[in-house]
Amino acid sequence: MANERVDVAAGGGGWDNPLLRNYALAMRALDALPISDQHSWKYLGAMHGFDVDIWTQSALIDAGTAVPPSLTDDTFGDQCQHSTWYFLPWHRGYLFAFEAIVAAKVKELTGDDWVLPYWNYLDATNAAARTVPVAFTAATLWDGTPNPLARYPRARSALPPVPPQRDISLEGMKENDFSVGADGTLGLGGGTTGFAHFGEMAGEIEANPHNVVHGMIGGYMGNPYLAGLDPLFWLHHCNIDRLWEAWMMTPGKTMTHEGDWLDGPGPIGRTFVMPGATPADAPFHYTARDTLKHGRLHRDYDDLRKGTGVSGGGALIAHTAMGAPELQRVELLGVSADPVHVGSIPAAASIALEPVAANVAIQMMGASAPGSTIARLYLALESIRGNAPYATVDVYLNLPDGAAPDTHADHVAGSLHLFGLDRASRPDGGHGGNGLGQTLDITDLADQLVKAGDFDPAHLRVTLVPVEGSSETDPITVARVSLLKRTGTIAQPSD
Ligand SMILES: [Cu+2]
Repeated sequence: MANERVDVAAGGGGWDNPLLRNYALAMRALDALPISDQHSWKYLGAMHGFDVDIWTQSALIDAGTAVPPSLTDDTFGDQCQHSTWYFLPWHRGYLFAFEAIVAAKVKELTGDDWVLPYWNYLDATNAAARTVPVAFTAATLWDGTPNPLARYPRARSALPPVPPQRDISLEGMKENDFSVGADGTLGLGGGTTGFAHFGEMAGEIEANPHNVVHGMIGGYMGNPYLAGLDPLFWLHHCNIDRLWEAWMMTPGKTMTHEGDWLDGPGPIGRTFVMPGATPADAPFHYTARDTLKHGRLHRDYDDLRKGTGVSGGGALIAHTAMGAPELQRVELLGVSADPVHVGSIPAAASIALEPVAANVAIQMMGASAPGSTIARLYLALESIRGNAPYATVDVYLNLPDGAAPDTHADHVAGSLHLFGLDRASRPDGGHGGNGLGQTLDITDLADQLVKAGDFDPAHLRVTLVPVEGSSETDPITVARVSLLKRTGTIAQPSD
């Protein structure tokens, strides 16, 4: 048997699929173990996110439960690396450990081999791609006993229809670089931590489709403290991991070679750590480097094309190549003067621009000749704080005064998908209370606004429209909204 990870749809989404039958049997066994056991289902979920209060409120533990110190001492527990450039490698190691643990349990229970399947929700060739496989929603197993895969609550059993800016997409796969700019603010992989000027930033795949799927399924999936308990979480993350792999294996995409990433997370001597496959196996430590091809934690997929944006010829949807990431520049064109508070109605921010610089940037956006300088424009929304585990905000540019946002789809810049907003906003949380950050590529929209005469080079107006996760009494605060210009040089065809 090939040891590749496979599309869950290939074997069917129900109990005919032996991977799902065995997943249910293993999960039932692991979920019967107490959280004090490092191989219990709850311990595995708590490695992603853990909070005594939230877990107690959710009746996952009670006052008498012995919580292992390793879940609260920043070694094994509450480790998910969201909004950093370790998001992809940390989760890859997490999937590796989880798959080995479940496979060992399956082997013990049935003698079968097991691989973690992925949920290919962006597969345009599968009409049922957006529906949660039925094995996760059925009330019972094939023998009439309760279905463990449906034990933890979800808000929805399919990805619902929504306006395009709020929907899952492969737009992020167009990005050619993992990390760009001195502070790594732009790129596929997420912002490097520690640079003072920008808050922490989600990478493009993390923002969408990763966050969007978490929010659309909702329930435990919509809360990073609880998401790892939903067995569907692992099939979702397996697909995110596959998208990263598809991206890395495509010519024209540049993975980072920076030592801080390869040997990260740092500081020196700090590694990620996961439990071994069985209680007899020692925990293993790893760095981001170990997750790359030929690394100890690398796993293969049966297919890197379906639902990834990679076409039959091997070319991935891509933006114009802008040259080596270390030669590209990211500059600030303007920043909002005051924080924006988003309650129950749209809130606007104003960014003053220097007109000559703005016009130069606009002209460089359209460059196409090899050797010429090309620009892309981004809106960076930084230090976003709020109290909901998940929130969504639509972002519009240069809406006319008094205009209803939903009648101006031609002004939509995108949406903020804020998974773990409460967690990132807590001063005692792993993010130090810095909040979340997200960038939106507004190059195409800026081009349309210029052509429509709706772009004023002295002034950019940004309107934030609440969709979910905020109210008048519990608003979302965006500390800064900035306009960034990224420049590079269009490669010569022979490069
Ligand atoms: Cu996730």
